[in-house]
Amino acid sequence: MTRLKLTRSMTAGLATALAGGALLFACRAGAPQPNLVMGDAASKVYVAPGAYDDYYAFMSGGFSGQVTVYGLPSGRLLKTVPVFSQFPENGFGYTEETKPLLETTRGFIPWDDSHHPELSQTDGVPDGRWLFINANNTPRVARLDLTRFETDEILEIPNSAGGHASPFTTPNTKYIVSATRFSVPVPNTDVPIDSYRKNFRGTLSFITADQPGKMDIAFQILMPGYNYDLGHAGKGPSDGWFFFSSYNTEQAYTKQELNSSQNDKDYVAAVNYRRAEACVADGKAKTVPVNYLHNYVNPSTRIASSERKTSVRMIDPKDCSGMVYYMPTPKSPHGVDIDPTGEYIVASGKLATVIPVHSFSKMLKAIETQQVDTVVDGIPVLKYEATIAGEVQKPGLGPLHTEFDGKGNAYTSMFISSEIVKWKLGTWEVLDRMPVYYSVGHLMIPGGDSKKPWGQYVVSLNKITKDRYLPTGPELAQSAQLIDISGDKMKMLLDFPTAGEPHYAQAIPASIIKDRQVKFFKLAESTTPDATKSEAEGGITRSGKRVDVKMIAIRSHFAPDNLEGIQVGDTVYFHVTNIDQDWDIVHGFAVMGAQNANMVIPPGETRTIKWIPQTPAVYPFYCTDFCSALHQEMAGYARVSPAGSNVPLTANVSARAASQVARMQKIPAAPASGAGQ
Ligand code: RUQ
Ligand code: CUA
Repeated sequence: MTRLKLTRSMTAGLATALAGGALLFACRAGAPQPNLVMGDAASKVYVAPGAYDDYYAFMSGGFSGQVTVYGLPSGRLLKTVPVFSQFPENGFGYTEETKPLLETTRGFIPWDDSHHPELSQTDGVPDGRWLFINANNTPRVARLDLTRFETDEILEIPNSAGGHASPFTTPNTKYIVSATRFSVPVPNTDVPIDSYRKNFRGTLSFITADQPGKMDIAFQILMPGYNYDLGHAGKGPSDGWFFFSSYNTEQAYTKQELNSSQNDKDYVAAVNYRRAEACVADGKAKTVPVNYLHNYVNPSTRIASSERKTSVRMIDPKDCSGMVYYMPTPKSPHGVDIDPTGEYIVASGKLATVIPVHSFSKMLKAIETQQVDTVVDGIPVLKYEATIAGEVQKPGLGPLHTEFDGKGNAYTSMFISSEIVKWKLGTWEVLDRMPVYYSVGHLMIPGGDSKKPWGQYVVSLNKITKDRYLPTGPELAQSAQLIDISGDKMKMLLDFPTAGEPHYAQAIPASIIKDRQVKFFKLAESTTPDATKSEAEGGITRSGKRVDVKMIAIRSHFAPDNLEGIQVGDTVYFHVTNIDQDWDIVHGFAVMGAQNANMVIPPGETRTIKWIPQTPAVYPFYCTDFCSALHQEMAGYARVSPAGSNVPLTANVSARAASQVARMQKIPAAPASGAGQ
């Protein structure tokens, strides 16, 4: 849910939930429901000091544009990884090395809205190599490397607006996808909005994703001007297909709330992407001129750069028969989720009264026997009865998303009735209900959209918390709730507030990721041109009005640490290399008056901060990350003189720094950095 939509639907949603809610929950502010939380819940989520959680959960920050990493079952926040936003905790998007990651054809965009984290997969199972996540507003997809928990690559998506159905993966991560939420003119030029039906189109982008640094748009499929909401790849028998939900088949462009909810059924699009590949190979795609950026961190210099791309291959279903089919689906379908066997396609219609489930094998038969109602823009619309496997009756109100436990059960989130509903695949009977607090959007089972779910927990990702926590003004935290699904009945275990809107999440057993972590960057292997690998290499140079300072940071000094000869009107770049070669020993760097106050330098890395001093003065600089007992001594001075002054440009390693080194031999380093004082 976007926040806007939420705010609007919140009142109605809550009203409905509360009206029917006497059955679901008695609304006693802050009081835990005794019948929901079992006596042994605390021991099931307790992770003793020093012990590890069983799962990493990667949560979308939603409107924060970030990813947050939590441990499960404890619900402890382990890390925030910035993706589509600058991050003052570590300098992402502020340092010269990382800024190019946030470049787009529309300029530097330091904040976007992210929705769906997606783990890379091998043979349909999350493998813990990478996490992908989308940006909605200026459509992009990003890759995070899970040996470093860092964003390495961002690709912009052209011919798209609202990259919402993204970045869901195919079973071997050959492709991730991005479908446009809003149809727009393709190409997007100045046309009257009321020419919507004539000029507006949707696009489905298939993005190659299996090689870091090589993300690119393999092809785009040109679709009718509907809204494309979510997608999931087939698996097993349906491997090679991709399914996208679409709504607004009314093609409304004004008062959409009303006008796009008229039709009884909208569509799930079934895309045979192997067929698309064949059509591209046969030359049936058009090469369309566009502009988009591909940003990537070079693994050896650790510097990001942007590359401009100028065309995509676009396939029209009219030119590639057998590539796309529509399955009619009630009513404004939102989630489209494929069960672990690959046979069932679950489409949750937010306005529907049932959860319709399509059958992949029936779909193939319907295609074979031409059970076609009509053809839209070259896309055959199959008959509803021909593809439907069953309907879950009376599931609850506002079904949004479904995940699976791998034991034949499905779990669907109900936004309006604020509950998670467990039902059985094949018989479609509702087995259990668990009220959640409140207005759940996505839900998540570790591996719950894959071939092999780890079906121990479901996490409810809630949009509204009202009376659940200590109040904090008009805007309250969103929340996650952890529910045990190992038995027949769901058991509520834990409730924890989240950073940003936890739009969607994915989780994976910790054992798959934890032993692959990079502990520090090897200084000897760094090819960064601005690296300073020893104290002797540091210094200061001038080229016109640009001054470059090369400096090392090591517990507990900078070298050089006294700089003179900088003038007002200069632009100064501090290139700071952390030459500590030890896990978790990071340093920070800040210089008084710097427009970006701070950056953090992991061990073995070089980071650069730009500074434009405004007035003649002496400016202290210091380490911002508590790194040792002498952290407070980790400092120096930069002298700035008036423009045109004749103070010579000098940089020295002070005697004090040398004496600190001597003292360091005797003082044990602090065991951990990051205390931030
Ligand atoms: S979808 S409105 Cu993930 Cu429920 Cu964004
Ligand atoms: Cu280096 Cu504090």
